[in-house]
Amino acid sequence: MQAVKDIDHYLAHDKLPHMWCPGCGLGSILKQLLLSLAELQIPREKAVLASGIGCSGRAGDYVSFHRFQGTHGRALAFATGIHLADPRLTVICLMGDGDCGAIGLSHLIHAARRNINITAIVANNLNYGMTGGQYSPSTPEGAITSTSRQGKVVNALDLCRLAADAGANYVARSTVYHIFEAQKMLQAALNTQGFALVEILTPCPTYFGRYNKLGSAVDMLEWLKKKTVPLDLFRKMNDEQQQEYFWRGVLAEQNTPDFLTRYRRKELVE
Ligand SMILES: Cc1ncc(C[n+]2csc(CCOP(=O)(O)OP(=O)(O)O)c2C)c(N)n1
Ligand code: SF4
Repeated sequence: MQAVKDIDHYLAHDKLPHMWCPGCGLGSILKQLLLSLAELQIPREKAVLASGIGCSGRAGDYVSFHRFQGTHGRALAFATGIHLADPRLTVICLMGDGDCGAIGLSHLIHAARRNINITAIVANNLNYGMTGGQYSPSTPEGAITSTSRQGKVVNALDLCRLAADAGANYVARSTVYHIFEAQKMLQAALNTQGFALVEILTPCPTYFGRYNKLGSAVDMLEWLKKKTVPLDLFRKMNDEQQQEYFWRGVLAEQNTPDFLTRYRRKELVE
């Protein structure tokens, strides 16, 4: 188990303190990612963090290794380019649920379909944090946001199911409350040869929490604990019960050859 001192060299100390609100879960996600890099002994010169625009996108500011912040929704497209330019790099792509599930959705489908060797992380705070708490595709039905004052009328898009159906080699979901589980998933994702997606539900007390009267940041962590159930239990629930919960666990784990492996085989044949 890695300690905080082991991630010191991955941090851009001159950029701290960070910009995230008190109680925001994004710092915990970044910490678990850095602990995972340390655990797997991935050196700084081999790691790249690509991110988009949003509170989550700012994570790149706080790392001392290679990072690329692209335009909103295009983080996976940039990450794909970085991976193809130098496949020796460990490419990590950190996105918000808006970034990945709305404007960038087609990139997710195609990255998973190609099984491109990238570790994608969706920090799902259930809304658009940076722009004032508008609903995103993964906001639950009925939730209050700045653009759904009477409750969101459309059901939530499950990005994990989408990525698994599209062909990703590894897909898992956890929460900032279950942070050690999340870290194990991040390590499994980093060890995956092919496309890996880890969705981490994370508190945004400033907008989602406030609009939905979920209390303090600590109350929001309790809420995440209560609102999530292991995948096997979720599968036994009826439709109505499933509407009330998020599943957590590993949805897909397989060893289909990744994009570059298949591409190189084809090159040898032709
Ligand atoms: C092309 C484009 N459209 C819209 C925006 C405005 N914008 C910036 S961040 C953002 C949403 C952020 O939400 P999310 O991706 O969920 O990240 P979070 O801030 O919640 O971490 C939007 C719509 C933009 N910067 N660029
Ligand atoms: S607005 Fe929400 S997601 Fe953004 S930093 Fe604040 S708490 Fe975090």
